[in-house]
Amino acid sequence: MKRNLKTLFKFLLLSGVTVVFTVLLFRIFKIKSTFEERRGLPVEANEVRIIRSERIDWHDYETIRKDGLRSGTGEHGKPAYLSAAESKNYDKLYKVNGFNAALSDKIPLDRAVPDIRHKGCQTKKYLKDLPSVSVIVPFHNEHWTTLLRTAYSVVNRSPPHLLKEVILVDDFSSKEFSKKPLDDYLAANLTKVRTIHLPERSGLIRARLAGAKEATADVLVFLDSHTEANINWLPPLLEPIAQDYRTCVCPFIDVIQYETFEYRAQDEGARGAFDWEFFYKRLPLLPEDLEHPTEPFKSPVMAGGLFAISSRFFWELGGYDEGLDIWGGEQYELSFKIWQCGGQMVDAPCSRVGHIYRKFAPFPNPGKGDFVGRNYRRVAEVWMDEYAEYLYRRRPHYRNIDPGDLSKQKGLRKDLNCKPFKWFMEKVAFDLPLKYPPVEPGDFGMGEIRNIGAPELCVDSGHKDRDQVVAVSECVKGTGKSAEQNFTLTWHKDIRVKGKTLCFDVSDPNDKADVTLYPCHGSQGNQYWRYDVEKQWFLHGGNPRCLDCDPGQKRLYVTKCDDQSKTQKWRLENVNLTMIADWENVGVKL
Ligand SMILES: *[C@@H]1O[C@H](CO)[C@@H](O)[C@H](O)[C@H]1NC(C)=O
Ligand SMILES: *[C@@H]1O[C@H](CO)[C@@H](O)[C@H](O)[C@H]1NC(C)=O
Ligand SMILES: *[C@@H]1O[C@H](CO)[C@@H](O)[C@H](O)[C@H]1NC(C)=O
Ligand SMILES: [Mn+2]
Repeated sequence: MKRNLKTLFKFLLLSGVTVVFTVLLFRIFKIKSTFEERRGLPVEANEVRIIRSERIDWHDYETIRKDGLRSGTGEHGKPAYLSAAESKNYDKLYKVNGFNAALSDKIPLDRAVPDIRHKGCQTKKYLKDLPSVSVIVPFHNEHWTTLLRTAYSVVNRSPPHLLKEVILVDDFSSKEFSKKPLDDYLAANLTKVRTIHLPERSGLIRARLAGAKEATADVLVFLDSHTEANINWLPPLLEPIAQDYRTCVCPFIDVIQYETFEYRAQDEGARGAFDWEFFYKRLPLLPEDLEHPTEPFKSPVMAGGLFAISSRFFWELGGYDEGLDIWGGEQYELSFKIWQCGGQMVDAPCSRVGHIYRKFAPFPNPGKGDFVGRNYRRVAEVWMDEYAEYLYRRRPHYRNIDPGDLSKQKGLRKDLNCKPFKWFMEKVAFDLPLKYPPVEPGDFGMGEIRNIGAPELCVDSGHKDRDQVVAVSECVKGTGKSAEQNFTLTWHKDIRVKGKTLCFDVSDPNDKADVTLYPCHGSQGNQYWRYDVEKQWFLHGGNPRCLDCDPGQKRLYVTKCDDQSKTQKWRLENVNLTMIADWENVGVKL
């Protein structure tokens, strides 16, 4: 019995071990095979990725060479002028377009533009594998030649296999050529370009949406109807999208001068922003952006009319809010949505597009009432959370505008699990409040500025003998005499003449440079002043010089700071010491 039990036990143990061993063996094989499977797959994907990440030189050297040989009116973006004989239609065409359309008619539709890109762009390579593009150009009564020049520049300067189509969206124009003559012209001369004619005036936002709905390519590129695409403009716009379909890319917008059609740079780039009345503003590039001048840099908001976005992401975001009317606020709506709902926005310095900034708006607005205010209210209510309040404080009547039904937009925000506006302000537009504070700080100080070395003298901006030069004269406070001796050291870190938007400005780098009055520009460079409470100095600029005066000549100037000088010391009548102590955290940083 005992033996039998022992044998049974042995048997059970043995078979148990066998089973366990078999299972283990099987497992190991299985693991091994999955491992190979796993390793096998990525090898292929890696190869694809390597091919996909191949970069090539996209320049169309043949077109560049031919453009180089061109000469004539307005060629290479040189300023052009009409002769007296050609000026017949000047006034008439100016009035309906807001720019020199008579001159536009004399400039070839396919003129060459100057290559004003950063030098590094000339040797930059981009992914070989880039998505296809539909270019969408809404227009209302655009002038014939500026519209066609937009189309020609896009067709001539885009790689043919990337450019699938150009869609001109005619927003119910009344000019006769916008209909059949345009369609015929395009059919005969520019087969990639077509027009869709909207049956009623719809405004910019709905016209863009109508074009986007027709578009069939991977990427939507929106352009204005009086623009010119520059050399190799497309690959830099597309590469960031190829790398991440949730990236929206803006080109640099160059200036086509409305009078001469000269093509020139606006500046070397800035980040898009806004103030709390929703005026479009720009923030300086960050130090890391400046280190890589040909690389795309992050930008909080787009300027509006010119950008590229994947069709997939655009429609995931619901396109534009269809409740937005005509124009206004749509660039903020889309920008906030992009950032808050998992995307990002960049500007691509190597992609440049010229744009005619009109001298004046020639068309009446088709919208009723304060449609822009209503748009702003919609954007604020849906996307800006508690920050909407700062907009309403400056424009209290927005509170009373009925924004209409917002349920679809709010639903979208919820469905896409979008981040709060606070996140956008802290992570993306983090330096905006320094320049455009939601709540305006008070001033650092105000009142008369009296000299310590010559205490009978005060800074005086009323001198008429030398125009716009600030000097010193006898202090008038309490004498009943009148003079201009009342100043404010504002939170912008500039010194303003009381009641005017004129600022103390020093542009001369030489010693004993004059202080002049100049319209305030938010204290950059020449208008930056700091008051040192202990030393009683007014320090000017980044390489600071001290405000000083010559009591005999009554001259005021800036010069090298000197601890021993008494004429460099000044008493500002009322100073907010709390605010001055917090100098770095208020307003702009130098
Ligand atoms: C095609 O372009 C040429 C040259 O610009 C022009 O003369 C012609 O009228 C255009 N064709 C049509 C059908 O408009
Ligand atoms: C400057 O103006 C303020 C009011 O704007 C006034 O209270 C103050 O007395 C003025 N100071 C001088 C020195 O005129
Ligand atoms: C000084 O500035 C602080 C902070 O901005 C403010 O709270 C305070 O009211 C100011 N004081 C005066 C006297 O204006
Ligand atoms: Mn425009």
